[in-house]
Amino acid sequence: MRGLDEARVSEVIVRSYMNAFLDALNIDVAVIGAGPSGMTAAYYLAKRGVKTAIFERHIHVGGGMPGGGMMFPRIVIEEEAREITEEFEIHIEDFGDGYLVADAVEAVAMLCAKCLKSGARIFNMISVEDVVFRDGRICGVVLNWSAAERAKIHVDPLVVRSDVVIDATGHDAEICRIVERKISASLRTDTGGVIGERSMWAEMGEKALIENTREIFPGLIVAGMAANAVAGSPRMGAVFGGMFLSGKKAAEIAYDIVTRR
Ligand code: 48H
Repeated sequence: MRGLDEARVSEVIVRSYMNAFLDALNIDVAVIGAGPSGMTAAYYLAKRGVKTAIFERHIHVGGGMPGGGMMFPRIVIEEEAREITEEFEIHIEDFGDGYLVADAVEAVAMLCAKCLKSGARIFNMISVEDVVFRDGRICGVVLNWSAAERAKIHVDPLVVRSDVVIDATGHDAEICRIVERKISASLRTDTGGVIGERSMWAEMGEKALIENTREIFPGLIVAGMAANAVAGSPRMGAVFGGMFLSGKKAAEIAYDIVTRR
């Protein structure tokens, strides 16, 4: 390189991004949300050779994890999820009686790094505002710049085609709510629709989370806090083992669907 040419800087940035974005227009699995459950799911899928991309509204990744418990940036992880933290090389402090603690910032950094290294792509600053519904199943996502969403200006979206969509949008279960509102009031739940999460009961919330992680509508899997929101199960505070385990389970379900098709 002979000196820095400003226009060339712009050119390589735009070309690099556009190449990645063009490549992501047809994928196996679209994960919505780069929180702990979404990044875990993407990691395990990409590791098995599944073409996976995450779309994340915010500029940063990690969802609710970096805040830890009430801005004490530490998270509690149960013994059942120790193996996953080892896979992500997250350092664990053992306080006994099954209370494992991790640095929330380290957990986000390691998870994100492993996710990218496995081959999953993360597109930040992009919001999913709708899904593609065809022949009775979800088969893609409708995207827009988060900045346009925030500015409340109407900009027509672009679309990514995918065999499977994973709703890892956290407390609001945004994708399931879109499906309930626009396509079918009968998600595969006891009541048919999104019930909304219940008040804190950590142990129950963590147990229910794994059960609640499933294909909720043809082509749509729900993971993480969104799974408990859909099923009307409790929240659990800054306990994150379930988020990792839910992400891993979502990846297994998605893998089965993708390889069956
Ligand atoms: C693009 C979107 C959209 C959209 C949302 O909240 P998250 O961290 O979600 P989980 O389920 O992986 O983890 C939950 C955990 O962080 C948590 O909140 C816990 C344990 N709470 C317990 C308690 O008692 O409170 O991440 C979701 C991500 C965020 O980064 C959003 O910005 C993103 O999804 N997102 N991205 N398009 N429509 N909606």
